[in-house]
Amino acid sequence: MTTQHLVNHGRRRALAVGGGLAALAGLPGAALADGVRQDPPAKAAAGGGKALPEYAAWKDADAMIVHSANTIELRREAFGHSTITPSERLYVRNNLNPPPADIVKDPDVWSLEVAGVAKPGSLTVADLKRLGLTAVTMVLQCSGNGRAWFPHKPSGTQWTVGAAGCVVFAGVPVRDVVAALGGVAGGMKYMTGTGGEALPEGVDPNMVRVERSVPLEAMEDAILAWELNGAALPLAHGGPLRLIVPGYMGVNNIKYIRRLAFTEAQSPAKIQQSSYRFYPVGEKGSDKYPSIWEMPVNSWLTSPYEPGKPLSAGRMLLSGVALGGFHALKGVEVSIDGGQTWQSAEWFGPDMGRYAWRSFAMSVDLKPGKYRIATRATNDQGETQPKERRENNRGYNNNSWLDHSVELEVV
Ligand SMILES: Nc1nc2c(c(=O)[nH]1)N[C@H]1C(S)=C(S)[C@@H](COP(=O)(O)O)O[C@H]1N2
Ligand SMILES: [Mo]
Repeated sequence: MTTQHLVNHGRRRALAVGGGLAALAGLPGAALADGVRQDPPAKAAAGGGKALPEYAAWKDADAMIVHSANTIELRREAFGHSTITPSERLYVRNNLNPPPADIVKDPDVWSLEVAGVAKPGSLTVADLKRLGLTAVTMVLQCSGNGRAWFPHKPSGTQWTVGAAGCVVFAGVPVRDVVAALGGVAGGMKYMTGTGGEALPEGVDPNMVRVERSVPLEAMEDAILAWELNGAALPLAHGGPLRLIVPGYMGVNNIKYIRRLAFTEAQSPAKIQQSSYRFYPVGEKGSDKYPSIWEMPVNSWLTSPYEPGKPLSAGRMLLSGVALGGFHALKGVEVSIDGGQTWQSAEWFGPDMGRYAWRSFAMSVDLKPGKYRIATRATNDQGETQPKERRENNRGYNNNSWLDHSVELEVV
């Protein structure tokens, strides 16, 4: 039997075993409230759980966990097998309320200020569309993904695996924009993007502004994007224009970007200086700790996964997603005995490049019992997921294979 045959066979079986999302509709989401946030008005709920907010009412409600109006996660069992995450199933994370929906009515008139180049100036999206085109398939992932497993209960949304998706962004390479403006000015070390949200009055803008700096080298693969998965970039994901920094954690991908600056120093904003830093539990964040930039290697099982519903014994297919992070993915192993023994899994579906995740599957014959299924990815730098999470105060960058493992009950 060929691998492809096994994969197809197994997938049908997994579907036949599963009851689909309807079976889960009655389960309460792992919904813990987020920390400080402002919530936009919510749309009336169709079923149980929190309602999708108005700006994201078009999301696939059954596939999502609405933690709050500004934090929406994809359920583990709703990842699907098609590599690309449909926009309707892409997680949402806003640090501030999104701008009014009318900014995406005519994306072409949105204007971006560019500074720290030889010829600084403003460009509209219409201008940018004339400068160059590219598209990248990439994992967009919140650095708090996997936070729910940190035992010290870090503040923030209790995401498990669904604050991530693999999507296609299209737009103009930042390089092309910079070239059109005479190149980066001398002495600049960072690329700094500023979000277009209105800031609350009477507060120091640096305390609330979403403004992030990444090392200048990140410019090479960066994009100013106006399309997501082949359609105009929706407001929920940063339309009309978003800075995309492939291989970097979610927070560095600035939505509704209104200013792109090449700077000597990192942004003075709190979100750059002390938030989104990797530092010990109990300490205070500051610029002496590493910034949340490059994405670590990671993977997780997505199917079969139906909490509270045992699987029928026999041959079945285990599948999931694996990502190399900042570096290209090399391989992924699966363990059905809690990490005592590992076997390489097979890829299925397309390889969409260095920044995308890949789908994998492994055929197993499971007798009745309980199995701890773990997955462990390695990238081309030889970096492998650790067994244990690397503790840090805010619960960032969790890529522990043990945390991401699941128990399957087979009867
Ligand atoms: N302007 C702006 N950009 C932002 C944010 C934000 O609140 N405002 N949140 C960041 C964070 S923390 C993440 S994880 C991603 C989420 O992107 P998504 O909502 O499109 O999934 O956007 C990033 N870019
Ligand atoms: Mo995030």
